[in-house]
Amino acid sequence: MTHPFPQTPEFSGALYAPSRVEAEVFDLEVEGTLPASIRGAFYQVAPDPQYPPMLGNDIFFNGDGMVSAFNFADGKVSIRRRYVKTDRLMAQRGEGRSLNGVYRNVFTNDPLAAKNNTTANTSVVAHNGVLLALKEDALPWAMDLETLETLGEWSFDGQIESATFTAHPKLDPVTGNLLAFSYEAKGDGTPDLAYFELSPDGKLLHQIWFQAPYAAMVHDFAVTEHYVVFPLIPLTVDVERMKNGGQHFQWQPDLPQLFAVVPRNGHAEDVRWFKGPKDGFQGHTLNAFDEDDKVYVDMPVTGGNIFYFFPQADGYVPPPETLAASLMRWTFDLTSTQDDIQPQPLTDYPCEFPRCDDRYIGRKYEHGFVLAFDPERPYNPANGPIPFQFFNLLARVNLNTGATDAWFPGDSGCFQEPIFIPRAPDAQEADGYVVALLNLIAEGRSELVVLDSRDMASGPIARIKVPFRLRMSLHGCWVPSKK
Ligand code: V55
Ligand code: FE
Repeated sequence: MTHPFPQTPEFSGALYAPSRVEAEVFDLEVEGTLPASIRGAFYQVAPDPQYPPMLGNDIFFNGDGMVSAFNFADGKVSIRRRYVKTDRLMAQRGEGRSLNGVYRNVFTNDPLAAKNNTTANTSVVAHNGVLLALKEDALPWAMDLETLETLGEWSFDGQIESATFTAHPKLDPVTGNLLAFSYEAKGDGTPDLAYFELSPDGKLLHQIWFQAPYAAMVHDFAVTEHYVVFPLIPLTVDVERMKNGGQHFQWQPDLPQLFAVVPRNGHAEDVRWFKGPKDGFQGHTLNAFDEDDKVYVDMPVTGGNIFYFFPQADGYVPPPETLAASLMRWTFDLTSTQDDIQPQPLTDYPCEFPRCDDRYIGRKYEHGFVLAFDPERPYNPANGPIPFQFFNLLARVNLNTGATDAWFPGDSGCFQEPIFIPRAPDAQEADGYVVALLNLIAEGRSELVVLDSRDMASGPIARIKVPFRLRMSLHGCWVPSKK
């Protein structure tokens, strides 16, 4: 029998108490009308710790990967949920307790812990007939797209020789190629980066290996028709610190937001470095495109460190209310000799978990979907302090005009990352449906909400009721049905 989870913010409350429920529910209750034309699966993954943390507390990012699949057809939705049966999870189950210590620090693991330390907990993508559960510290783990049975670690038939693989690969909408990268690609603390382009049937078409000036977190990247851009967040890695039981990452307020811009079909010697302002945090990529030797990358940028669990050397973390993020556009002018760049704001409110219409990935585009936080909206104090990753608006934003169309779900609602589903394969950009999980904190339950992208403010056209609480999650993807 396992012992109770700690009553810390990381392990308690409607959003962060572990769920651990593997489930299958056929034909979920739907309030409203779900268009029969929505056919496919919405997959997403949550860190969901199997066991209470070995060291007494732990960070959200260290939970075992739990994948949910919402299958849509004929106006109905069913859910299936399975843990990714990683080596790490199975070793824990074998011993009946957590065997893993500090996040991404194998020096703090129990000797009985699995050699492969990954939780596969950050994102999912469908490629070449399998669902890949991804975490940036290791190779992907493959699952059956339908049953969610775990198939094992995935090295793309041995073609990917990196120690790691990003949780944020992108599918090129024109070629169907999977564009991906690795950082700490030769192991903990190595400054090696690698870019990979794989065909839809899994052939490695091109790879570029190069070195950064130091090892730092590269959580997401940006792709355009001709370039890829790697944002190095000023969170650096020090293996000596790890050996002393410290964190994998440490915030460096004196380092710039660094970027590597690389031609997709280029080589290590083609890499160009750009420096943004210091003490800033590059968030998730909304989208990017290139035009006339300029590369444009849109992403939320925050002044200061948003990861309170990876403090700077003196222990300082900025109070959350001092952190202002907005959607920014970085312009990399490849004809310029200037390496310093400043981002330009596209919105005047904080937002994160941005997604575009996937048919426009890497191409000139106009619309984004984001989660936003409006502190002026009512918040029910009975829910306790505002939790990490709290977003009370689901919005569509026009990047050319800044116009925002948003839905506020009430004083206890917290969204998770949305996905966009085109109304029809040839629908105009951003014309379709926006689907997102909504945690109803006061009620301790979750819904999957479906909005019409042309009228966000009116709220959901359908609310799909999940008959159990879902833990806070991270990223997902939409896989249209072939039938
Ligand atoms: C992130 C999440 C992670 C991770 C590193 O959101 C970065 C950023 C869920 O795990 O390991
Ligand atoms: Fe992410």
